[in-house]
This record gives sequence, C-alpha cells and structure tokens, in this order.
Amino acid sequence: MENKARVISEYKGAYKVKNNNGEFLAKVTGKRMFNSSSREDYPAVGDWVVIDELPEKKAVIKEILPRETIIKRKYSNKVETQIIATNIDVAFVIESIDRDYNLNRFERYFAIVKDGGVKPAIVLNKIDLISKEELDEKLVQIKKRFIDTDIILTSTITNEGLNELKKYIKSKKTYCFLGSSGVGKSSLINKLLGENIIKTEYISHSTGKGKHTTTNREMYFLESGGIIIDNPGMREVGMADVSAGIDDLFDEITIFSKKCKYVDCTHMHEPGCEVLSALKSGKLDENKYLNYVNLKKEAEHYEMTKLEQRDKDRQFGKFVKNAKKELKRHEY
Ligand SMILES: Nc1nc2c(ncn2[C@@H]2O[C@H](COP(=O)(O)OP(=O)(O)OP(=O)(O)O)[C@@H](O)[C@H]2O)c(=O)[nH]1
Ligand SMILES: [Mg+2]
Ligand SMILES: [Zn+2]
Repeated sequence: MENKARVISEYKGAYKVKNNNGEFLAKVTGKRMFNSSSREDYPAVGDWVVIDELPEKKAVIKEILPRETIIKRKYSNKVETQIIATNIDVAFVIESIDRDYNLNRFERYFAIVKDGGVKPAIVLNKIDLISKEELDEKLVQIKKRFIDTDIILTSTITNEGLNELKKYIKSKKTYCFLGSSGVGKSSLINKLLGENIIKTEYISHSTGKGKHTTTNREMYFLESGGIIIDNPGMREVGMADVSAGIDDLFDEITIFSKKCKYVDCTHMHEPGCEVLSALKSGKLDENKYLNYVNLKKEAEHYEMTKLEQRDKDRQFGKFVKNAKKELKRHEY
C-alpha cells in the first residue's frame, strides 16, 4: 500500500517514518540508491516521503517529496554536506545565557538557517543563572545586533518563559532546536512535552562542557499540534553555501555596500568603500563588521573546496557501496 509519511528520526541507514497508520521502520529502495548522486538525495528528518507499507510495521521509502526548506551544514575539512532537517518553519537558536553566550555564534547559525529559507528565533536559556541586571544588560546588546529577530528568555528551573515559548509554537508548524551541547535543548523540549521523555545530562560546572547527550535527531509532537525536532549539540557551525544567507543576515552592510566605489569591493581595504567609512563613523558596529568579514572568508573557502569534485565523488562512492552492503544485510 502506497502512502505519504513523514521522516521522524534517522538511524544508521534506516529511518523512522510516521503517518496516520502509525510508525514504521523504513529503508530506501535499492533502485533509489543506485540513482542518487549526493547525500541530499537521501531522506532526512522532516522530509515528506512516499512509502510502501510492509508487514510488521516496516516500510520502503520510494520517493522524497520536494523540500520546502532545508537546513544544512558543511564541515571545514570535508566536502560532503549534512542535512540537519527539512521542511522547517522556524529554527530556535538556543544559547545558555551564562557562560556560553556569544553573539557571533548566533550570526553563524542564522546564516545557515536563512540560507535554507527558514526563519530564525532566539532562545536564551538558563536565565536563572544570572542576575536581573546582567540579563537586562545582555538583552540591550543582543537586541541592538538582531533588530528583527524574536527573542524568548527561558529557564527550565524556574519555568520562566515556557508559556511564551509554548504560545510561539503554532499547530502543524515544524520547529527545529539548534545550539551547542548542554544549552538545554532537550530539557526545554521535555518541558514542552510535559514529561521527561528525552534524556538530559548534568554538565560539569568546573569545565562547563557539554557531553553531547542527544545523539540523533528526533521529531516530537506536542499536544498543541506543534512539531519539534531535537538535535545533537553542534561543536562548530560550518558554513554550507551560505553566501546568500550571509548577505541576507548582514543586510545593513549590504545597503552600505551598494554605494561602494567598486562593484567587486571586498570592504576590506578599497578606497571609496562605504562600508569602511560607516565603520569609521561608528554607523556600523565593529564586531558585526568583523564577523561579516570572517564569515565571508569562510564561505569563499568552502566554495573552493567544492571544486575538489573528484575527492567528493570518491568519498560518495564509498558511502554508496557501504549503504548497499547494509541494505543487503537487512533485506526485507
Ligand atoms: N540552571 C539551568 N540549567 C539548565 C536549564 N536548562 C537545562 N539545564 C541543564 O543543562 C544541562 C544540559 O541540558 P540538556 O537539555 O541535556 O542540553 P542539550 O542542549 O540537549 O545538550 P545536547 O543533547 O548534548 O546537545 C542539564 O544538566 C540540564 O539540567 C536552565 O534553564 N537552567
Ligand atoms: Mg539534548
Ligand atoms: Zn566596500
């Protein structure tokens, strides 16, 4: 029986998919594997897929329906991109307000998120750990830097902000929780679910380092009808083809740059550069400018890496071979 379903989690070579008939353990068809030319041809959490339902709650994925949005990343030392999630309406970028807090990191996440057509929102968690004065001070900075972005302040200890977060999450929309390990993504989702369904972990206060408690992406369904994807914490945020995302993110800089003397101005040393003069006069925030230059450089670096196509093909060939072996082993 052929049916539409949604991919709700991903394991090595297999997927959990869900539709009105329940949950199924699914694999892609062998034919599909032969025809795919990149990782993006494979299902990801959030995808709508066409499945064939089999006995014992198993299924075969025959087709991925066109993705409306996609959040993906690229590692600095690899060519392959990794899909984080698809068909997302809003990505919550979460930081813990105490030690982990960093505005440049928000910008990196936003670049990835906006590049895939997804709207970002900020969640500042663990507000129980700092004083009201400190919080207000940080809020001023952050609002100045991210003028148009919604900001929600939360604590899973005092429950502050949880109602606001709940209200923000609309029925039938899909939300993705992103952020470093230990910021409290899973704790927040547990609170939204009203039960401790996801395992969370205490982090050492002496190092403040997370332990990567969540190890795979998984979709959760709230009673309110909202849909949420929990993600493992990210160590570093890579820039996957985000040139467009960067310009969008730094639209303030893009506006200045329209008045630069040279069309191909890099805004780093050219005479007649409007961006540099805005920087000098204080119209442009210095940290914002520095982060822009860094992200641009990184994005260019990835563009170059992309040209090393042969390497990619070789890596991907290996991946397909292993996947086919896996498929043979669990044939059903
Ligand atoms: N003080 C305080 N601690 C919190 C809060 N939210 C979460 N924590 C704690 O932070 C630690 C990490 O929480 P998790 O929810 O596992 O973090 P995570 O972002 O899911 O981490 P990964 O799964 O590794 O990516 C746990 O010890 C939580 O109890 C909060 O609002 N305030
Ligand atoms: Mg987690
Ligand atoms: Zn310029």
